[in-house]
Amino acid sequence: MSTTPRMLRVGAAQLGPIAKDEPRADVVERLRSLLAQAGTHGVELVVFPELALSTFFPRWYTEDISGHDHYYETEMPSAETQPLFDDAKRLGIGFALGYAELTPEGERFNTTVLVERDGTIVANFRKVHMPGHDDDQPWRPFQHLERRYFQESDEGFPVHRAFGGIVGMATCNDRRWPETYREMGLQGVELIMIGYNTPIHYAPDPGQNALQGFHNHLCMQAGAYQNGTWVVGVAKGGTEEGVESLAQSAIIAPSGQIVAQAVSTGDELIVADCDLDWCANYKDTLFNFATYRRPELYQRITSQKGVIEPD
Ligand code: ING
Repeated sequence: MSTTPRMLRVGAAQLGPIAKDEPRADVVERLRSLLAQAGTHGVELVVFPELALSTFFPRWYTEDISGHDHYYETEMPSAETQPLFDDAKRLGIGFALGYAELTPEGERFNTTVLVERDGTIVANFRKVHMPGHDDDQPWRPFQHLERRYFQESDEGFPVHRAFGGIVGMATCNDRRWPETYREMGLQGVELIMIGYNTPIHYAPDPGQNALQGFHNHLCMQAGAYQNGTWVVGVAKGGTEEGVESLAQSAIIAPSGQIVAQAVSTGDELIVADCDLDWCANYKDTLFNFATYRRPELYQRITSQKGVIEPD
């Protein structure tokens, strides 16, 4: 039984708006500044948002999707992002960075790279749940064309031994689905990193607009509690190219409590000491899956006949 708690000092590096023509190098300078600030606080892991290198370009329709190719990265690190990797290695800080990935085969993913404190790449995660639409919908004040510009990953939610524990990643809409957390919970995850770009206005049901902040924290707090894991949710927020986007980045404990939360809608670092051993307080008791979870029953319910069919 280890006596020294496995404390990991984590920083959520929230970003304010990124303009559509903001040079990649200028954005990287903002990331480097947040990373340097994290270094002054002894942070060991910095989590950046989804698509942290560019404006949220899926808000615009292009007939030829290669019209957005300049928003994608064809290598990571690239010449523009190498300075961030160099800073991180020099400071001994690991980080998660969301970006648009264009593979040599022409595949397009909404990707997050995870880099350890020694500069080695731990993993690349590709977003699984792709929201929005893939056709031109000019009736909307702005569009949400992720399904046009990104493929859904079929790689699932792997976890990784890094940063002294078991860590995993998800991206934006992934955080709204309970399966995201449970898939990693069943693998013993202790800290989940989630970047997001969430417009306040939800065109299919504007009644949800006022609840965006509530829903954001609701799903991450529930995911943390029900799987005994830390969750780090990091926004690109503020009004970006005229679209008001949710900020409210948060670091959430295995209890479901928010232990740190951003107070601005701009570039802001929030920091928390995450005791990874706290996870056992839930994994070994209330949510001891081996003792209390009933997968053989759940599958029977969803597979048996006679379940009430929806209208
Ligand atoms: N963005 C949004 C998200 O899931 C969205 C899409 C917005 C869904 C508002 C529901 C309501 O947070 C991304 N990038 O997935």
